[in-house]
Amino acid sequence: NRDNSFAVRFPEGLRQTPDSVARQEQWFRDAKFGAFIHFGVYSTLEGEYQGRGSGFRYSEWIQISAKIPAEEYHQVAARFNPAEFDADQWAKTFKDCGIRYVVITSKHHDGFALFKSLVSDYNIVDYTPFKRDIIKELSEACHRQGLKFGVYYSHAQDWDEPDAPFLNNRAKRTDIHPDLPDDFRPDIDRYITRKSLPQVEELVKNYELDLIWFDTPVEMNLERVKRFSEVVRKHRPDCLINSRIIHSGRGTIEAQYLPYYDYVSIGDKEVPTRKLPLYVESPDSVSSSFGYKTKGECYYHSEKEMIDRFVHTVCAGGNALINNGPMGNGRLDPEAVRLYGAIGDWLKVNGESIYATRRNPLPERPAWGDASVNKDGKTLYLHVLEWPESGALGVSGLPGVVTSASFLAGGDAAPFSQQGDALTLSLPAAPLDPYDTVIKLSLDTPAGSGSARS
Ligand code: H79
Repeated sequence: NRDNSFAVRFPEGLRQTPDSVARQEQWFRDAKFGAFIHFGVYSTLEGEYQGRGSGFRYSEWIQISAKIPAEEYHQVAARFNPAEFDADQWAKTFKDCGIRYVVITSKHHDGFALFKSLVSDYNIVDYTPFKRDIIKELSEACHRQGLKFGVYYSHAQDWDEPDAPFLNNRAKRTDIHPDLPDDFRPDIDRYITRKSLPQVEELVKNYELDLIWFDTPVEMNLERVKRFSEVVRKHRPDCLINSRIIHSGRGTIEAQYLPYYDYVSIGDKEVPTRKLPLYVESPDSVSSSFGYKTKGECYYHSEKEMIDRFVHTVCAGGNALINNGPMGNGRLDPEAVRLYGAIGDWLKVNGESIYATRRNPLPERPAWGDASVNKDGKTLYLHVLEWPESGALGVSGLPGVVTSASFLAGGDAAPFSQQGDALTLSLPAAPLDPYDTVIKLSLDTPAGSGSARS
């Protein structure tokens, strides 16, 4: 059963709030392609610290995987100097690859902020020789390029704060804070009041945020979620909020929390395979890590995998937020840029089958690929991810009569015949695109909304 293998469960009858839909419709639903950026102190370590830690998949977890005490990690932070960081160059690279929005780690679980903060001097401006506010520079550069801009913020976990909840299955709180008194009792609300809530307020007040990406909701509850959501809504009512404010990306979505966020983040690196009742975003990555990693196990996806994952996400009715981990010197990872470029080159030819489309309206996801549809329901895009050797491509469950069929690459007509709701297309021997050949069908009857089938 597909539903059970999917990490997020959507109970029957869930409906998004009208406010959330209105916020999404300002830009989010049409954007489809976002760049996620994991950048911080950990980027300089590349997955290993003094020979330890590389066994962990995620390099941004190095403080836990290598059990680095706060005092030592502070010394690494105090040397953080991404001197080659160029916000305009980053933003232009993303824009050229067809990316429509950018979400960067303003503070990951290590507690170090990439923005000027009066709440804590453990931030890039006050703590490092670099002294520049990365969030400010990147937000301005993105907006100059016409990209939307958002920040990731770790609102619950903060390894630098003994009061914050600690995932203690891999390291103990005292591995990081060896001098804590024996009777120390962590108090998450003290941490929220002193650091994470006021830093979120700084972010929404001081930066032009289109989106805030909370992660991960360890020990969150209704009262805590309301505090975070309300401070965002108060200062920046149009700013989108993701579901990680309360939902981890696994397990059941609870209706009582729907007013406090705007869309659902599915599991990390999860590719949706079916129609979903709420608007989703998949936090994917070009590689097996989020932070830049060169030590220990790390693989990059192939160009084909990137396009398959991207296309299935959009055809399931969602956005792909695809991560890259910039290098400690402040430059983008060339491998990430190459993989973004593969999607970007494909989008230059096939973008109309992605941007502003809606999810597959056919009753099933076809075995050879997937489908998307334009907003008025009258143009269907067939994404042929696996080229049929027979030369015949079958489509069933069509809502109306097909009046024309053509290849998006080049525009040539594709011969077809229709019988009832079943269509057969005759394809050339070789695909027109090495990854996804798109065929555009015009219908005489609009396809329905493709409402969720459970
Ligand atoms: O920011 C990225 C991750 O660092 C963050 N979410 C994405 C977007 C994240 N936080 N928590 N988790 C992911 C889940 C925890 C996974 C872990 Fe593990 C299991 C951490 C330690 C054990 C996998 C195995 C990662 C490191 C070892």
